[in-house]
Amino acid sequence: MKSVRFLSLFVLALIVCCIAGRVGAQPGNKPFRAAVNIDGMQHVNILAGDYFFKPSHIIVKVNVPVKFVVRVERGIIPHGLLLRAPEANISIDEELSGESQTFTFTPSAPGKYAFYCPKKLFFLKSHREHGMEGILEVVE
Ligand SMILES: [Cu+2]
Repeated sequence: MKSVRFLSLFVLALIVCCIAGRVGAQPGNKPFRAAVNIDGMQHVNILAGDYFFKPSHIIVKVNVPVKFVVRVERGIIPHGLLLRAPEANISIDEELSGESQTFTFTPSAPGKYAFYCPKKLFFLKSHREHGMEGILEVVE
């Protein structure tokens, strides 16, 4: 009898953990692999907000042009996008506005490159420290 009770508690705990795990997982954090569009570019739509980029893990092919279309959620906190990887011929450092902004580049070297919001208010934590960052993974 005791073992049955223990087993049912164990199963209940397992179910609770599964549900909690699923709720906690953000769909935007799944790696996004860009497909090559009919125009020959790898299109990536990015949503930025307080304090995130979605998707935050982007996978693109090397030596194929990339088109980032970045949109910012409505809000009062200003954001930016910084992606500096001279070794891969990528350089973005722009303020983000409410309208969609397009950035195009052709990554020339495989690797993992961080992108983030460089904003920081006085002594407060930077937006990057709040989690507003991501990885651009360039693959062969
Ligand atoms: Cu920001």
